[in-house]
Amino acid sequence: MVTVIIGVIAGVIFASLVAALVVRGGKKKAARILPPEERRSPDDLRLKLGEEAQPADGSAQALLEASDSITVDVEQAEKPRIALEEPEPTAGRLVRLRSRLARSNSAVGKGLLSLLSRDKLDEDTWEEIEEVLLTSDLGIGPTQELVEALRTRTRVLGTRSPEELRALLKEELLKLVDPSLDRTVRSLREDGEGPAVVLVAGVNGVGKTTTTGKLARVLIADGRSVVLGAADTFRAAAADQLETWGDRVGATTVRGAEGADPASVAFEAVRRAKELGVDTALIDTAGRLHTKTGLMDELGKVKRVVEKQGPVDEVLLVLDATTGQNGLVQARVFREVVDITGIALTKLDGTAKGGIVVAVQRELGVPVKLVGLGEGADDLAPFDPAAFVDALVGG
Ligand SMILES: Nc1nc2c(ncn2[C@@H]2O[C@H](COP(=O)(O)OP(=O)(O)OP(=O)(O)O)[C@@H](O)[C@H]2O)c(=O)[nH]1
Ligand SMILES: [Mg+2]
Repeated sequence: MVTVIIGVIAGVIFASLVAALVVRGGKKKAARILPPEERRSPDDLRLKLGEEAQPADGSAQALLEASDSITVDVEQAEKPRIALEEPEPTAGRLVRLRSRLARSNSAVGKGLLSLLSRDKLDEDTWEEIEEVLLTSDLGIGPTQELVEALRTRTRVLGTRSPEELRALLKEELLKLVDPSLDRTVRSLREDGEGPAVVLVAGVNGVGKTTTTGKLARVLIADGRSVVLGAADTFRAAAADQLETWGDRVGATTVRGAEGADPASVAFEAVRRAKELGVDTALIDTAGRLHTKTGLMDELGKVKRVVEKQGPVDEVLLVLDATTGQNGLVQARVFREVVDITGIALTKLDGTAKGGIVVAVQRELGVPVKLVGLGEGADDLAPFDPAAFVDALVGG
């Protein structure tokens, strides 16, 4: 009898164990295959892995289920098909964006015009004129040259009508900005051999990634094809940021894992650009590293490694116009490491220091080729000296 009772108890325990295992197995399977409406896109995934990697209850089972569903998502989801944007035409962009410049900088022009219109142009007035020019970050040399030219020309002029003064000021400012410089971004190989390589450099936060993305749009608007290289591997978010710019206009982005060798990513981007037969490879670089020496060494290495496949056609130094003299100091440091061939001056929409255009060109001996005039996708304009001076002086 006792044997029978023991047998029955053992049978019940065995049966419940089997039942429990079957239920667990079923649950696991259900977690692996999600109905389509519950699957996440790769973008959601990134968010999940980055900002909210912990499932709501944080339990081991929830973690298991989350990773299971991610596996399914990654295998099944293609890159989301977003409608490609059509960037605005580049011709006349500075004219279109002129109000952005004028908003902060026309005060300088207006101030100068009202000073020059005074009945008597005495020493005090000339000093005031000098002060206005210096506060616009024009720099000492160019300020003195301009004041000298204005003194001579106003003396010759005798009576001074507002129109005459405006024309005179425009003419002299234009000379300083130098319309004779070649401001084309070298983004197309003349011989048609391989992609032109454009390296974008600068310290952190100046607007490198944004400018790289906007420049891709400028080139695509001009009918070119582009591959983007995310050689800022210091933060994974940097590559995501660049890839988003690329996706919007259908440009391929080559990226590496966080912490990957930036030179290898740049090399691979150029290789891929060659393979795809595109016109331009645009390489975004890091602006922030543990040490300043590290940053410069890395930039030098990126350039050398890329050059194994052919020359770098353009090295654009991105400078933030609001940083004034500090920008000039940065420019000197970069010049030691790479031959800068052009300057992209960003955030000119937020400053009355438009004079920096002249100062930085003098400092580096290379032209400002692009200006950033806002955070919008098409707020980057090829630099046009006459339109720039017009915006400053008005009329
Ligand atoms: N107003 C204004 N903001 C700009 C302009 N260009 C860039 N920005 C803003 O500047 C900020 C920094 O831009 P990023 O492109 O991320 O700068 P970065 O140099 O790549 O920064 P790191 O990669 O961290 O070194 C962003 O908020 C941009 O929107 C511009 O021309 N005008
Ligand atoms: Mg960046």
